[in-house]
This record gives sequence, structure tokens and C-alpha cells, in this order.
Amino acid sequence: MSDSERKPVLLSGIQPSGNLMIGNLIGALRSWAELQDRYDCLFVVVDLHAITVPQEPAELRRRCLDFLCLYLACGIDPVKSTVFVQSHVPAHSELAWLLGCHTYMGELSRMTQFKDKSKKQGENIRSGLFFYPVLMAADILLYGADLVPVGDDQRQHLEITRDIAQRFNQLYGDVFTVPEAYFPKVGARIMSLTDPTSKMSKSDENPRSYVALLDAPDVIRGKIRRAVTDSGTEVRFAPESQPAISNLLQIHAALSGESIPSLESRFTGKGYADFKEEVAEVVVRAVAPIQERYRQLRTDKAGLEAILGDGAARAERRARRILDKVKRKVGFIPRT
Ligand code: ATP
Ligand code: LTN
Repeated sequence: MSDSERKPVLLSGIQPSGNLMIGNLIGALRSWAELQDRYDCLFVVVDLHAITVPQEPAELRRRCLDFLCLYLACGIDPVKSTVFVQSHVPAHSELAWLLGCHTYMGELSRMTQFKDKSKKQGENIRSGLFFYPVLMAADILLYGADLVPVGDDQRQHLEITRDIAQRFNQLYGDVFTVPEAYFPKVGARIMSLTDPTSKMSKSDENPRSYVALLDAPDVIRGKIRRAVTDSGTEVRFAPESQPAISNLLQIHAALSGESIPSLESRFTGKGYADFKEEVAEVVVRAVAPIQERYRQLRTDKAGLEAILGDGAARAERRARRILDKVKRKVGFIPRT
């Protein structure tokens, strides 16, 4: 294939922590599946990122395979796209060190995700949590990714990745592609069902704050019915004054495809209860096919391992090329 025919590269990843939920689907996974044909895609289960906070080893192992299955169940095709586990390709850790030596403490201290997550860690904050954005930059720059589809919370991490790439290129000549972020048009920031002022998060200790992709239909209905609502009574999109109902409108619109103005007019004069019932049905319908495919895939352990083996081999070959170039550029002598 000539350069002009080559598809642009797309890369994204999710850390195997907590339970994959509808925010991850709407903010990230769905765009991945949609963009898959137009881009040369790499989708990573970023387990090195997961251990920046404590994890139970057996659970981490199980969750890596669960997440892989959910990637596939959401429509990722492992033949078209390269799907792999981050720790299987050591070049990620190696490049993270090289990039870390070109990243400033001041830049990392400004990361809001670090500030938020470190607050929850008590006294012993793992230094990996501080270094996290550098590892993410390594994931992206290692494959020359042009596009990175993520939710809104990753905006700052994409900016620092671009800054590191540009700094590196200025020092050593063009080595890295400077990536662009891609955010979905609706639903880039889905909020918690129990606190609509903070983002829905798959590691939230309260499982009622999110709808997991593997929640049973009645669990989903219960969570949406009990989701906090605002003091008003109208179904109206007003994120400032009615954050809870606006969030439910976003979830409905993102999963049903119906526009927010159309939902507002259809629910004029009706109460929150009717609206919540419909939101619940939309969510149940959206996750049902994912759950069915997940169940079929999850029992085939050998099949999943084969996909990961193939993905790691393909990723490794590509990563080596850029890593070797970076090492040459910084002045390391080649191994003979
Ligand atoms: P954790 O709570 O375990 O830190 P998380 O729920 O924030 O995880 P990540 O692994 O950090 O999920 O993110 C995976 C992808 O899902 C990212 O692209 C992220 O931007 C997106 N995402 C996460 N939460 C939301 C949300 N509430 N709305 C939209 N997109 C989201
Ligand atoms: N930090 C991201 C997960 C992540 C990622 C990546 C996303 C790690 N490496 C590379 C896109 C590209 C998050 O969502 N918390």
C-alpha cells in the first residue's frame, strides 16, 4: 500500500478498573466502532494505567478479559483493528520513561484528573498516578496516532500529549505525529446518576451512580428510576439550572438518536416519571445486544487469548520501529 492510500491511524484505550458503563460507551467505545473502517485502528486495554491505584490481582486478570470481550461486543473487529493489552507490549513502558525525561513537574501538577484521583487515595498516593499522563502520551505517540477518540475528561491529557510531541520534535527533528482528539457530538460528558455535578465514573464506589454495560434490565430500570432529579418539573435541557434532567436527556439522545429539542417537545406537560421510564427503556434496548454478544464471547477463553496474542504481535512490530528511532534521536548507541 502506498503512503497516499494508507489510512490515518487511530488509537484509544480504557483502563480495566471498575465496571464498563454507559458513559464509556457513549463517550468512547461507540465512536471506536463507528470510525473503525475509515482508520487504521489500535484499541488497547490499558492495564499499566489501572495499577496507578490499588487493584486486586485476580480481579484485574478477570477484568482484562471482560473488557476485551466488551470491546468486541461493542463492535470492535479484531481482524480490522489491532486489539491488545498494554502490558504485553513493553515498548509502552520504555517510551514512557523517555517521554517522562522531557515532561515537566509543573505540567503534570496541573492535571485535574491527578488532583481528583489523588484526593481519593489517602496518604499514600502512588507516583504512577502522577506519571499517568506520560504513559498515556507514550501509548498514543508510539503508533503515530493521528486521531484519539475519548470523552471530555481526557481533553487535558490530549493537550499534554501534543505538547510533549511538539517539544520532542523541536529538540530532535520530526519524530512524532501530533495527534488530534475526537469527542462525540452528544454525550462527551455523561454525569453521575446520584450527583449530576460530577462525571459518571466506572470506579465510583456507589454502583447506583452509573449504569454498567452488564447490568440486568431490572437493575437498569431501578437505577434510572432512583436517579436524582432537579427541583423543577419540566423536561427541559438546562445544564446549569437542571443538571440531572439535562443529563438524562443527553443519555436518551445519545442512545436513541432523537434530538434533545424533539424530546423536550414530546415530554412537554408530562412529569419526570414518564420521562425516566422511557430513558430506562432506551438504555435497556441499547445494552441488550452488547450483553448477548458478550455472553457468547466470554466463554471462549482460547479464542480471546488468540486475539490478544495476534494483537500484541502486530502492535509490537509497529511500536519497535518508532521506539528505535526515538532511542537513536536522543543519542543512545544501537545494540549490536
Ligand atoms: P475510572 O472511574 O476507572 O477512572 P472512567 O469511568 O473515568 O474510569 P476511563 O477508563 O478513565 O473511565 O475512560 C475510558 C473512556 O471513557 C475515556 O475515553 C473517557 O473519556 C470516557 N469516559 C469516561 N467517563 C465518561 C463519561 N462520564 N462520559 C463520557 N465519556 C466518559
Ligand atoms: N487515560 C485514559 C485511558 C487511556 C487512553 C490512552 C485513552 C490510556 N491510554 C491512550 C486514549 C489513548 C482514560 O480514559 N482515563
